[in-house]
Amino acid sequence: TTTQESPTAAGSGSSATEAFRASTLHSGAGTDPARVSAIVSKLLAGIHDVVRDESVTYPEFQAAKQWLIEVGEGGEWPLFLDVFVEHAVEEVAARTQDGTKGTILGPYYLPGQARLATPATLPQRPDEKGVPLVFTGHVRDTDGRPLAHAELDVWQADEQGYYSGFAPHLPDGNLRGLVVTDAEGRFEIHTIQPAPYQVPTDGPTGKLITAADWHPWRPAHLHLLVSAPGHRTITTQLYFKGGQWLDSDVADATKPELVLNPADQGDGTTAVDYDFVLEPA
Ligand code: MBD
Ligand code: FE
Repeated sequence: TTTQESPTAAGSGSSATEAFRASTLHSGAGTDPARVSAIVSKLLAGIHDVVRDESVTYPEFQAAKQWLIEVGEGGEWPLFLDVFVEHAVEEVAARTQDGTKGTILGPYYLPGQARLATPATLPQRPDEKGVPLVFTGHVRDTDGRPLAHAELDVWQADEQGYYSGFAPHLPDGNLRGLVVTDAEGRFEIHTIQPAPYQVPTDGPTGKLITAADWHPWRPAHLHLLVSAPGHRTITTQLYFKGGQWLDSDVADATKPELVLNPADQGDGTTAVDYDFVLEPA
């Protein structure tokens, strides 16, 4: 066996910060002073309440300050916020969303992947490990009409739980792809089942998790952005029935509607069908 270099928290964390900076995710928020004041006042009041309720001491306050500095220096704000805060933001967005359930985006999306006609095989190494998975389905609108040329932007961890673009030993674009549905709205994606994801334990987010005696795991998942012209894009993830950490996701981002149950094909491979429903934009 060969020794594989594993990504350090510093590597994946700062890469996530670079990816976020290069994205347009942070544009589009307003700057209405009343809105800023309402949100920040409540945020600070919540912190003040914790300080009083828990009788937070000066050493604890200064340790928190030190930790916050390290999160920034390590580039881990995208990781920390997507793991511990994004699920609540998604919950609010979901109040007005119809069709397939969404869930959090997370810090490891990278735009600009290869466009692949269906049936598609996600780019992978010649010796890519993991149980093969054939993932098929349709993309339809809320009236049940198939959406031809809809796009499924897919990304996932490998069989060791690492994402390309954020782990130095993986080729760019590995297990990422933009799959386009055919004229009947159908897609077929050949890939492997990912492993659960572990928040890197050597960075500030991981150190906090260890200090609090929590666990750092997310259940195995596929990420998807499903889109079609004139329709609201769905950001979601699909999980695997019976998988470890399904009921205790550190990022609190699982939903029962998003759990796949792939069928064993009897030859060491698995297959599953799942349909997506997009609402009008
Ligand atoms: C992940 O792989 C992920 O999906 C989320 C939401 C946070 C951290 C790592
Ligand atoms: Fe993920």
